[in-house]
Amino acid sequence: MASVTDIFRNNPGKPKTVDGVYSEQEVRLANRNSGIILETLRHDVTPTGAHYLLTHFDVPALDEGSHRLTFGGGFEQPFDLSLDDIRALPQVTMPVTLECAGNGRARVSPRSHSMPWSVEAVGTSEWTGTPLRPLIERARPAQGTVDIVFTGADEGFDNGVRHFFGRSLTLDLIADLDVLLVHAMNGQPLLPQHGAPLRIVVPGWYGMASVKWLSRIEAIDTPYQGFQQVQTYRYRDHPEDEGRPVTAIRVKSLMIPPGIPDWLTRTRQVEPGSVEITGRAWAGKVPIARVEFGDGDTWQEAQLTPGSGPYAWSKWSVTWQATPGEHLLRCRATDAEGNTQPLEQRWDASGFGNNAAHCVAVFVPAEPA
Ligand SMILES: Nc1nc2c(c(=O)[nH]1)N[C@H]1C(S)=C(S)[C@@H](COP(=O)(O)O)O[C@H]1N2
Ligand SMILES: [Mo]
Repeated sequence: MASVTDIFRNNPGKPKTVDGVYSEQEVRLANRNSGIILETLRHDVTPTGAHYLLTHFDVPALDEGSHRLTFGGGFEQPFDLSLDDIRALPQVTMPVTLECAGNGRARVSPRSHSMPWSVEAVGTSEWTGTPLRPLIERARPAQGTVDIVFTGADEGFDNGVRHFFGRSLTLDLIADLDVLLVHAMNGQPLLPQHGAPLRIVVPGWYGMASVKWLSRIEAIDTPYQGFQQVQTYRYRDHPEDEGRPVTAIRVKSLMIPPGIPDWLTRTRQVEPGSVEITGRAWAGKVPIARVEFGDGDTWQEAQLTPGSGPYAWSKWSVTWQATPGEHLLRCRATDAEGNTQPLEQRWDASGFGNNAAHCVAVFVPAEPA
């Protein structure tokens, strides 16, 4: 029999990226994984269809009527739950801002060959479900449990490794984080692409922790070695760097681009005079202390309205005096722990955690239209 080459396990690695030139693979990823439409930042809660999407493999076909979440592995009281069981437990609705750790990846050079996010991988939803912690307590992790593992029903290859999408949290993190077992988003059952029928939401952390299509929760007595936990989602200064795990969301802000856009360049035209500019700012669980708005190198303080919960983005607004000519508008937030967004991003091998100030190019004509 002729030998067959396993094209997945003999993975050639990622191609080099060329600044400004996107490969067809990146464009295909960008078509599957959409970002928020920036003008919907005007809504406290992102309209569900405008929430960003990041799906590594395929959206699995799960039947909500027969789906079971199993608590297994090293739990002393294993059990499983149907969706009806979960809906019969105490219900909580939490507004949470979720952001992809790769947001901004395309804005560093050289960029990592992956989903080429610009700035749009963020959104805020009202997530409904039941708190996870009491269920973990009920399942009784055995003495010596090191990690709780969350596994989705979606399987695929990454870098030659076949795996189900999975992530872990330690018991200490579960005690600390308000993890929610979620079946509804903005008052509606989860859409297939957002994890139907069941996911977790790990508020305050970058999105990779919020496992979609959740099917198993297991207690294990050695550190979890899943691909999505140890081989990616690490801040690395160079490709061989062992790195540091990506966890909480860094302070960040965005503005609603003012005026009207050019279709292709997205450069804005804004009429001269007073312009109201608004946007959002967030920093995981840490409150936002200030937002500054810049026209070139001139910065002014924005007004802040806190979010509707500890994990929901704040709103900011300023009045800008638009004068004829070209302008580079920017915003940068500072959180209550004193972290400020950088104007220039420090390079990361995978482009994770990019929280550089948002820039919007604007042209103001001499005469109003
Ligand atoms: N099972 C599974 N869960 C997953 C993913 C995935 O590919 N598979 N992607 C993660 C990543 S990287 C992000 S940013 C969020 C995105 O959630 P959303 O698509 O609902 O916005 O889901 C996370 N949960
Ligand atoms: Mo992500």
